[in-house]
Amino acid sequence: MANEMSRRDVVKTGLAAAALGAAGSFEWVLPALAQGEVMVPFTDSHVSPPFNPNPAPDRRLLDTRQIAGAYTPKDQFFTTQHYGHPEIDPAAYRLKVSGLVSTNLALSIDELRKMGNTELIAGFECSGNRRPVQGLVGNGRWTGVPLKTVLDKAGLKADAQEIVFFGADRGKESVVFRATPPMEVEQQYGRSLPRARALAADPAPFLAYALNGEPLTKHQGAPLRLIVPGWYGAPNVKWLSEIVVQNEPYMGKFQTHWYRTLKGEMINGELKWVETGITHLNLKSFVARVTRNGSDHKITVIALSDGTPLKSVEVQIDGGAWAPATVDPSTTAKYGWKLYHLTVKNLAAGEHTLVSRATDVNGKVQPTEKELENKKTFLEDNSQHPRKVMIG
Ligand SMILES: Nc1nc2c(c(=O)[nH]1)N[C@H]1C(S)=C(S)[C@@H](COP(=O)(O)O)O[C@H]1N2
Ligand SMILES: [Mo]
Repeated sequence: MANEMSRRDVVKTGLAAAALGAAGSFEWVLPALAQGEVMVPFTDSHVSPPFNPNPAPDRRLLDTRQIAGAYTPKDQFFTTQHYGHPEIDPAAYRLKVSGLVSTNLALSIDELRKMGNTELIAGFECSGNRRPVQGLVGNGRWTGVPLKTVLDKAGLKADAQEIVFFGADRGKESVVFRATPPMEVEQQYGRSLPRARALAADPAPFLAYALNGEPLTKHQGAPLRLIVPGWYGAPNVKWLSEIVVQNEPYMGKFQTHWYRTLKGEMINGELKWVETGITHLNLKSFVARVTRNGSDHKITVIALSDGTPLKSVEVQIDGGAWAPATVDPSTTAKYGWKLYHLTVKNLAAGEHTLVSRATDVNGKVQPTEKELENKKTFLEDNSQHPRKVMIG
């Protein structure tokens, strides 16, 4: 089969990191492909490798067919941002904390390390992650300091309501509202959290300086980034350089304009247009890869939630009955992604349509594309995603 990639090809085409890890780290328990297992390509919905040309471009997608373990290696972790990757001298770096605090802070990475050095497993996707590729997704084992530890050290004043996080990256943005004439202003990437959310015990926002046990790469926000467990990527401010505490809501572009969803909803019997900000992850799953071993086909699904436990992830083939998939025991962390597997015996030759759906413990079911038709913006596409494969 010309289109199938063997285990050896996959190892050669970019899983050096996985091979390395097998020797030295507990993370890499699953090989990309078992002996005798071959990749079954998607026929409709996947762009061809290479996903990660070297040197890494401004944006990188995860090729979900290559997943070899619970955690996404640093050189495969997706990367997307608005203003490129700023270079920061780690020795000169200080995280500044100012505004409505008792004590202004300027903390080096060493000082932060001494304040915390705890771990958080968190997976997330970009709110723009969607068909056909679904590559803006990853799962990490992050090391760092709970945000609350830093805010407690600074001491939030009584009237502190909004915690604003600025990255070191800057870019020009045109101001289109009520500006005469229209003008360009230079901005930093910024996002905010309300006080209660910033101080919450679970999920607790986290300041990470390492991914999978190694210092962050510049693509992942070195030397420090925010992680809001169970939320989309946009709030996870990279190259975090300043925390500003204020009383007023933060109205920056990436907080109030860019990362929002417009959806028609029936309210009191009337269709109303509702605009919401991008916050917690919506219940989602999608088929990440299909492999064949003899007459067995193994379907691997990635599932995401905001931390709400899942009741099931099911797979449907060609409109038939939904079959329950089994969670991979290496992916049970509350805020991590979950990998699910389903092995199908004797799938007939020909083209097949595979789709997955997740259901959480509250009975919420991942919506179909049809059920999301009133969502007019493309962010937060958590719809069921049918994918096609050709067998034989
Ligand atoms: N400073 C900064 N942080 C940022 C962004 C950015 O443009 N600048 N983009 C955000 C968005 S939209 C996403 S999806 C995630 C991507 O994180 P990753 O590149 O580590 O995968 O970073 C977030 N943090
Ligand atoms: Mo994003």
